Amino acid sequence: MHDVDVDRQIRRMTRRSFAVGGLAAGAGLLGWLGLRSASLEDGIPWPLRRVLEFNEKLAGAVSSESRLAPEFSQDRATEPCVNGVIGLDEDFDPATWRLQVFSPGSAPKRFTLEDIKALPAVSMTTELKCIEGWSNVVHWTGARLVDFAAKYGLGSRSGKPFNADRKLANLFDYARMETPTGAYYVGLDTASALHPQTLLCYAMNGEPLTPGHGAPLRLVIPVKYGIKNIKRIGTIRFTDERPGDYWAERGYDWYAGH
Ligand SMILES: Nc1nc2c(c(=O)[nH]1)N[C@H]1C(S)=C(S)[C@@H](COP(=O)(O)O)O[C@H]1N2
Ligand SMILES: [Mo]
Repeated sequence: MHDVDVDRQIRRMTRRSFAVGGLAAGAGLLGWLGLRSASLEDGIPWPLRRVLEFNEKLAGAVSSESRLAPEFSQDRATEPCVNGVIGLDEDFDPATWRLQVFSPGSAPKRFTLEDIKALPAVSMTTELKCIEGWSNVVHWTGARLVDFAAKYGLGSRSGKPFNADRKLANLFDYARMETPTGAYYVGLDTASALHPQTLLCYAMNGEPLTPGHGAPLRLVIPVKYGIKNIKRIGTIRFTDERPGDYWAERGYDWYAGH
């Protein structure tokens, strides 16, 4: 083939992949709506997952909202090692901790752990996958970030509470989360941040979170590798500029989906 033909061929394939991916994402969302009350086959991802993963690789964040990470039965849960302690300083005082949230155009807001615990509690048993190659099935309990954001209008351009089911309407594009001292930080696209399996967790395997695992509050985002599961969140900042990310700045993929 001449170069021009190759080029045309690639363009056609790419177009077709996106079309297939788009259909799959749509079907995935419908599937999720229908399936979320049914339990998934233990450890076996539903058939569309592979297709959606493929789509994710092509489209970055576009499909992450409609892709579900596999869930496991709770008796598969194990204790993960403490891995990564950047920003988990010893002199931290949980009594004075507050979660601070910044959105452009709104006054900063501060929340206590009780505020987070007052939101509907959600539990899930998912895989924590480190980019180094190991993984653990863990049972987590916390509040959906989308419920928190929707209730207080966090991340919305209007600054007003919004409907969690229509979460992509009129929101800032990204969220940045930092530990209280700013030593560890992650950048997230809003679709992933407000994914239904993205939790602000305060309990692990039925016990309060320990300092090593991110007490008082950590992010669990099972559609992403461990590096994005920031422990001890101090601030959340919504923004339209893609935020920096500790490990992306050290050579890892910014999206870090898997
Ligand atoms: N604050 C903070 N959060 C962090 C890290 C870190 O170094 N500091 N490491 C990340 C990495 S690489 C992984 S794999 C997970 C591990 O979570 P665990 O210690 O609960 O097993 O935490 C993530 N969150
Ligand atoms: Mo990791």
